[in-house]
Amino acid sequence: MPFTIDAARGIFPNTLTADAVPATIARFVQLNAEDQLALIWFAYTEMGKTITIAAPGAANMVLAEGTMNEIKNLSFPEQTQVMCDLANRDDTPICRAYASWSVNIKLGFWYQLGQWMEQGTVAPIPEGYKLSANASAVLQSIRGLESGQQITVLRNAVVGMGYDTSQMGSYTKVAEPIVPPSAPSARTSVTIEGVSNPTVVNYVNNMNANDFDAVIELFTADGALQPPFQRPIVGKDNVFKYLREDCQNLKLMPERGVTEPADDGFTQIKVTGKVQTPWFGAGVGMNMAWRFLLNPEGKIFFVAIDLLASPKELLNLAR
Ligand code: 45D
Repeated sequence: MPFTIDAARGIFPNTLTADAVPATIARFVQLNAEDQLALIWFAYTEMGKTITIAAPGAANMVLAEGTMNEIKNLSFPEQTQVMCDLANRDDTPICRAYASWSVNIKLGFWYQLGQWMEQGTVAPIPEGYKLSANASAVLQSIRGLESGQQITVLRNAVVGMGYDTSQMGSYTKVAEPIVPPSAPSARTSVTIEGVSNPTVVNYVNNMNANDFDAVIELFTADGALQPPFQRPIVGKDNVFKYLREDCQNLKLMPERGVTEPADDGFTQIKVTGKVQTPWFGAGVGMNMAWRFLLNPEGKIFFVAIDLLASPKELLNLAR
């Protein structure tokens, strides 16, 4: 095999990603649990004034319902303790349950707690809570980010909470039910300025149709997908699992791209455009790039999905 995954990660090295996101998370996790919760509360309520978050579907929330009702029935101090445990990644039954959930269930869980905190059925952030100087500084940096980066910071903060799955031995992953792929008549088809490669076009169209059986057939057996700020997910089985668990109902809106020959008959293609998450719909367009490396048969050996540093990067197709 001429290309390794490691080498593939380096294609289109001029792509500027939103490093502010991991940098902000690195500062966030240094804060104590009370500050973390209060900071997210403030960031979330401030963002809520300009962008609307969609309520998670009932079918998804059923999976977290037991834990949520358990929390609802606790006293205020106990509820605060549970939330602090989650932020501290402690080893508790709730932190273990939380760790077993997919990203969207974790987000839905906090969505519900946030509503209950607002309504007064779950312990609110104490009135007049004063963030530490460090926490204020982190909040201030979040305010300065574009909305796509803000929601990614929130998402990554939530994903990092709960017990560490690598300490849990075997456990059952809890993910939302699979939605059926869109009917042929409901499918959309993209055009990408500068890119007509059928693998890339089919990747986008099938992702948008939630047709992950079709998406995975575009990959080589040892192919890999690298989500934003993560290590690559390697191998068809792992990528397929990831697609079904974490990638439903996304809207990929590629705009333009560039196609170039790479070594040994491979082809490298960079595409830029917007992505919408079902949580915010058209309210937040994330500026993204896809960096594809296709083998000589046109299969995806590697694709990296990057959150871009700024809208200006949408026009950067340089090698
Ligand atoms: O702690 O091509 C309270 C891939 C206070 C697949 C709270 C992709 C206390 C391949 C407010 C209650 C997936 C990689 C907390 C493409 C407290 C592919 C609550 C990309 C936590 C394109 C906070 C997809 C709450 C992408 C409720 C880039 C926060 C998807 C909620 C990106 C935050 C999706 C939410 C993103 C954030 C979603 C709902 C960034 C959602 C973010």
